[in-house]
Amino acid sequence: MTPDLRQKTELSRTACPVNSHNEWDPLEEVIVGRLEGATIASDHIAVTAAIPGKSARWLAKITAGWKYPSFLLSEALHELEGFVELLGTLGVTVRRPEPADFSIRFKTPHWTSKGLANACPRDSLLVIGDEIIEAPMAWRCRYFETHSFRPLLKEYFHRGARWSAAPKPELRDELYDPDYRPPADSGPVRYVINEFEPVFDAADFVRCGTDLFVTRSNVTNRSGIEWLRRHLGEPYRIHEIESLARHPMHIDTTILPLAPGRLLVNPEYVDVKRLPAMLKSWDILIAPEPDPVKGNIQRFVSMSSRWLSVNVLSIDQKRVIVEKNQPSMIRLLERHGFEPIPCSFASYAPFGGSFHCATLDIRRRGERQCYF
Ligand code: ABU
Repeated sequence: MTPDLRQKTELSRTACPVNSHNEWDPLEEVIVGRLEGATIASDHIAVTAAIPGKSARWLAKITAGWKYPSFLLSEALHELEGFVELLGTLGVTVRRPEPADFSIRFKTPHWTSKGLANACPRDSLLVIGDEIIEAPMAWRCRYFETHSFRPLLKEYFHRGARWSAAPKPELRDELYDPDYRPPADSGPVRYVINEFEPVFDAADFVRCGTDLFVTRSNVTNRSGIEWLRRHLGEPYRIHEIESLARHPMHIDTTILPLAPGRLLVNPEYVDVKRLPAMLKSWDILIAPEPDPVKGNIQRFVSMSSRWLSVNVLSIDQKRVIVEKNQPSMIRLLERHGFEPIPCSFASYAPFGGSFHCATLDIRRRGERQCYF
């Protein structure tokens, strides 16, 4: 054994640096995304299908592949710095991916694309216990997104974490419905992807110990869910939550478990009466209407819905980081005995999300449990 490999093997004998089983145990280490090098998403049909606002969809087509303008970038960077600083003062170790230039065009045998960003690690990486799984993402512009996280993934691997990747999808034209049109305000939801091959975004799953919840979406198909189900095996169970969102993408503006027995629910995306029976005994916190953010032009170019108010990050079972401009959400959490920690983050919306999206739990203090 070489000295280098011996040193790495020694490291893996110490406690695993990756350990996170749910969304609420005390947070010790987290990856926070970056904005440098971010490039506006491509105008591929899978991208426009997932953008909620008509005007944002229209704008996205024109600006696809551009670098983000500095007025959007500088404010978001400023808020991101504040968020990172806050996590530090709360005693959380913050790790960051490498800066990368996502405007570089790449190609596969079937298509070419520019990249997007590494602003939202929650989308591309799923942590289940001591395992980090790279997701088989459906957006072509996200094909190599995990690469800027690889230095961290390799470090965690050498220190004892398990590291795997779902089968790399081909993302050929056959995966997408060329006749896809945004669905009407009511009636059945239509998805832009089919079952050509397994795809999912990690952010379509939330974790409650041995039970995971998932929403099918414009980036997660049934085969992707089934792949993860078989990959995790016993004792894990994956339960589907029916989403009423018109442009479904990512569960973390739909439901978010805040503590054992306590679930935050977006009433526009979920019919509470149709939640899985196992959640019937849980306290359901119905998210209030999101408060409009005054003077926030970012909402016109947001890649996300107005329900980013639900996209909070739990520091532990009591303390929750919540967007400062969402007083109704802050009051709801207070009424239910939580300690909300307000932080400005509305400018992050054009980059894909809020606190939950912008982070990836690496270590939360606690063991795997069955809560149902
Ligand atoms: N990345 C989270 C976006 C979800 C939403 O638009 O509601």
